[in-house]
Amino acid sequence: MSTVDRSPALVYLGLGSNMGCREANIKRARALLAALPDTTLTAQSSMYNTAPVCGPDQDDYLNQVAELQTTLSPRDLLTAAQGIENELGRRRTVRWGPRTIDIDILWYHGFSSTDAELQVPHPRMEERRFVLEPLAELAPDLVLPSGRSVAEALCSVQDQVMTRVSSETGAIALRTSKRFSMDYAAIHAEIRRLAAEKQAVILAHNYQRPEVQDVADVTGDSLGLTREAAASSARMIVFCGVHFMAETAAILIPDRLVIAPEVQAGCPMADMIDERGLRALKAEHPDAVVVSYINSTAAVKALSDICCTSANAAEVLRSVPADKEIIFTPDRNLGAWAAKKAGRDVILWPGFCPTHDLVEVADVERARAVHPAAKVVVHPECRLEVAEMADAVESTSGMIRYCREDDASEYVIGTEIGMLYRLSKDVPRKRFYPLSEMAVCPYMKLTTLEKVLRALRTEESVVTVDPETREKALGAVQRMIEMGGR
Ligand code: A4P
Ligand code: MG
Repeated sequence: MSTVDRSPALVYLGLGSNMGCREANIKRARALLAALPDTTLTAQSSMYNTAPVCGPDQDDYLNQVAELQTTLSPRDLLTAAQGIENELGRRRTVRWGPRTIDIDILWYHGFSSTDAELQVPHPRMEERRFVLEPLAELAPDLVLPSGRSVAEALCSVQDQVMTRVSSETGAIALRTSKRFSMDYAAIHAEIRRLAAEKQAVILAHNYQRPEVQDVADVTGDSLGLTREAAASSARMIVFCGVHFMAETAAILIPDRLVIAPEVQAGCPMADMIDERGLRALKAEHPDAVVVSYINSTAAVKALSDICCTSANAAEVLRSVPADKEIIFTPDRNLGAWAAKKAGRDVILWPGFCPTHDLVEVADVERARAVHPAAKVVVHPECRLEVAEMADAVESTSGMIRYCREDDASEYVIGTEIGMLYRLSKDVPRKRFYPLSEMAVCPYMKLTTLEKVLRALRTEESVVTVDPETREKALGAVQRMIEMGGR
């Protein structure tokens, strides 16, 4: 272990225990952390009794966040934390399984690392109330990788059963998400006032943050939203989603002002194919019909014969004459699923949605073990082997319909976790669990309530498509719509 001659780094650690004497374990871990060389324990949150998230059936946890100042490097601190875990009898058996103590480095003074050994900031902290709630006591304004503060992240995180069980120092002011919700209520009201004044319609994709969904006029999937926009008489469309969605709106309704509140919100899958790559593949298969998923850039749509959505991909493939080769872009997972359903061979572009592609067969097995009464519903952007295990494979709008009409009362949902909020609002009497807590699209979460307000005030950033690309892309989109839509 080495310390270096520099000013101490501010560090937040998550502590969790659900075996043995939980409180004693946490206190002992804290004492051992405070005893590390050149390290001071500067603050600690209340302790929270929390229902377990993920993993096998297990007892409730006790969770706390500790603030340290240390000159240990991030890796030395991790080694030290693992030493403390061992000393307290922690055995790594199952992932997310019971443990006497878990020490996670949540945040290390702005340092960032994504290798397997050390991932800082902790990749799951923004999804977990058992981390955010105690962290918000100590550092509500800390800026997280999504660009949100801890307080903001806490407002939109999924609900979790947890109770604050103690305030050991007695000096910590109680901060709850309610305080921040009040701020949100004021922003929400101002957004609605401005939208009326400026004749704007606000559209939010099903994967947007809850508070953004709540302020929108319409929530839905990308094509459904664009259709709503076309049908409305709004002068301005504020599109809360990712870039290709606003582009599709600009293709279909060029006479309106289309505004994206967050220009950085791209779509990694759409960006996995470009014009040059598609031209090269078309040159190899000059007679092939090019089918592109609506989740593609305007330039790729312009080189395509027909577009499809996740709901009608198989139908679009079936519409292609049997003697024609088919190129499917950019999503290999949706392409493989639709090809199988349509009984067609297709040439797949190897793109994928990183958020859906990380869902594994093991996640479905675990979900079935933990929620035996629930049906598993997944999006076709998941891998084919995952889709084949599901009870239903549905687009986001299809999921709402399916869960409403189906007779089960619990569902495990395999798509971006924003969808759980939409489902819990639309189908309130049923219960929904995420298939993977990690299925969070960082780009979808870039749009915040504050950015929606700014977009309405400044009328920026305007999304346009050059007329030549637009005209070609429009052909591909219209052919899809003429086929009967979604
Ligand atoms: N590792 C990488 N980055 C870090 C980091 N920033 N901090 C490596 C600590 N360790 C890091 O960790 C697995 C490996 O991650 C280690 O070898 C380390 O080198 P682990 O602690 O053995 O495994 P884990 O606890 O199963 O995973 P992790 O990442 O701690 O998961 P989570 O997301 O913290 O989930 N429910 C409630 N209510 N309360 C909890 O505290 N905890 C978990 C663990 C699940 N459910 C819970 C709770
Ligand atoms: Mg851990």
